[in-house]
Amino acid sequence: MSDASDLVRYELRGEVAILGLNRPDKRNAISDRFVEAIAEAVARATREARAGVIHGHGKHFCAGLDLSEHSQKPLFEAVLGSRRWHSAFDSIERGRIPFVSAISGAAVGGGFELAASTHIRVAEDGAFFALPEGQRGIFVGGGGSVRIARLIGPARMGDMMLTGRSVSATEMERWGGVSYVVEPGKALERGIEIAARMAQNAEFTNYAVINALPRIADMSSEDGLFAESMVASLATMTPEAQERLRDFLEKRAEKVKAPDA
Ligand code: 1HE
Repeated sequence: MSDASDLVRYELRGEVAILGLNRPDKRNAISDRFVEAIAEAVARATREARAGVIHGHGKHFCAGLDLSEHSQKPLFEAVLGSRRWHSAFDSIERGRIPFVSAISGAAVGGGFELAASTHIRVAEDGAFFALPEGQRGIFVGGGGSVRIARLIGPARMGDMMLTGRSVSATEMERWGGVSYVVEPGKALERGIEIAARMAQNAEFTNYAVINALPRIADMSSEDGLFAESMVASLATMTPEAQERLRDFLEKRAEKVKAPDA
């Protein structure tokens, strides 16, 4: 039996941790041990890196829940298993550093849920998304009813679950579920570039973006605006912000550029 480090390969490249789901013979289907391996790799990345990328070895990002294990689970074990996915994926979504998912091939069921817990999704032309839970007689259990529903809207998610249809990377981009569509074979490279860029941000701002935004989205406008003022003021008081603001005013910092044509 392989150990956790075989299931998720880990590489630290500069300030970016690269996490490779590594069960290509089973299309990176997520077993119980695989969830633990993801949680361990995320915890290590959080300690060692300033941004992370998650990708899949082989042709597919991730085929979701390991259906062979799931079919044998007693009820309470299934509940606890789902809760374990929640805590592992929450350590990505509301952790300390931002993550990109680099998607090729299938991002299906729990694979889409994993991608939805990252902060930016880069998908190759040819990648596809599906929620075949209806066909399998099960339900999303890795946080999708919250994260995917918020990302693309409950109507589109319901459509995907009810029809089981596959959605292309370009359509998913139109739906807001993917931020960048890239040429086949380029998702990892682009994901690493984006992560390296995020790693240069002030650490506190990255932390505030990934922790404050989803919480503020859960608040009333009034509460959200108040929380925003608190976070904004705290960010400004960090030494890093003071230095970066001074750098700009003294013409040492890069200007914002117009987008490439
Ligand atoms: C698996 C799994 C899996 C592949 N659990 N073993 N997820 C699904 O319903 C997706 C099911 N998988 C597929 O539809 C296809 O495998 C793929 C489209 C992802 C890839 O197709 P392909 O042709 O490249 O691979 P394959 O030949 O179908 O699969 C290769 C092997 O991986 C094969 O095992 P083998 O022993 O016959 O070689 C497959 O059985 C195995 N495999 N996917 C177990 N998912 C927290 S709740 C989340 C709820 C869900 O995630 S529901 C969605 C589940």
